[in-house]
Amino acid sequence: MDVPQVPGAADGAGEVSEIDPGAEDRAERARKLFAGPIAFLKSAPALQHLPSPSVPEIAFAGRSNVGKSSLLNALTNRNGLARTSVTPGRTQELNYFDVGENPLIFRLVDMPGYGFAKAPKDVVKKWRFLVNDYLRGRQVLKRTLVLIDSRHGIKDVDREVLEMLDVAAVSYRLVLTKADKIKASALAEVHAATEAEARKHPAAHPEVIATSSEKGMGIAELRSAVLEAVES
Ligand SMILES: Nc1nc2c(ncn2[C@@H]2O[C@H](COP(=O)(O)OP(=O)(O)OP(=O)(O)O)[C@@H](O)[C@H]2O)c(=O)[nH]1
Ligand SMILES: [Mg+2]
Repeated sequence: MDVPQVPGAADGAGEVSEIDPGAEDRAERARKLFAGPIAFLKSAPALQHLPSPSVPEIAFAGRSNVGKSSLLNALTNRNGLARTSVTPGRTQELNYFDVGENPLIFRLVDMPGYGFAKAPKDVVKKWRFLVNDYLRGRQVLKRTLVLIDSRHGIKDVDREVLEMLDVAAVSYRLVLTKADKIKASALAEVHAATEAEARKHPAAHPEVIATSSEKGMGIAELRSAVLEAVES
């Protein structure tokens, strides 16, 4: 396809490149940041316990057992920083982690999972209040990573959350997890389907990152994406 000539494009003025010129530098800075000081700050069981909103925040949301805590550990290359579990519903509060120390650069927030079948009604209710209020009302929340299990793709319970984020205009990005559990061909399929759906959501980033916390796949790319969101 012919690309129309943009006036001034020949000398680079006004040129819009598909390739982000800062990407390489950002990848290196992201690598260093995630290799540097990172510490658990606190568990917030209710909104009044949130830390003062002094730095950008990046939240990890997704169905129970999708791999939020594991992904946080993989990003920070620290096993056991966020508690993982085979029992769905392990994470019940907003767990805060400080990235960078003197200066503190940003915070990661590990959220309770949604949509697990055995949750008592009052737990679900509590989740809805905490998470809805946090996601909607937090000025420093730069981006929410919404995790989707590669084996299952986007489910109706995810769609409810995506729509809530669209309405609240909370910028989010879909991240596929547990990519090691399926074949490359199946992963390519779910990746394409997830991106197609992401493009229909106004608050979603159009690109989806496929990851495996177990095998390290997509982790460097996600570190860069997190830093990009922090700096946006
Ligand atoms: N094979 C594989 N297993 C994974 C991966 N990520 C997570 N898991 C496993 O999935 C289970 C759930 O992981 P968690 O990280 O605790 O999930 P979570 O989303 O934080 O769960 P809740 O806090 O209960 O909502 C654990 O048994 C993990 O070992 C991955 O990339 N590959
Ligand atoms: Mg968890």
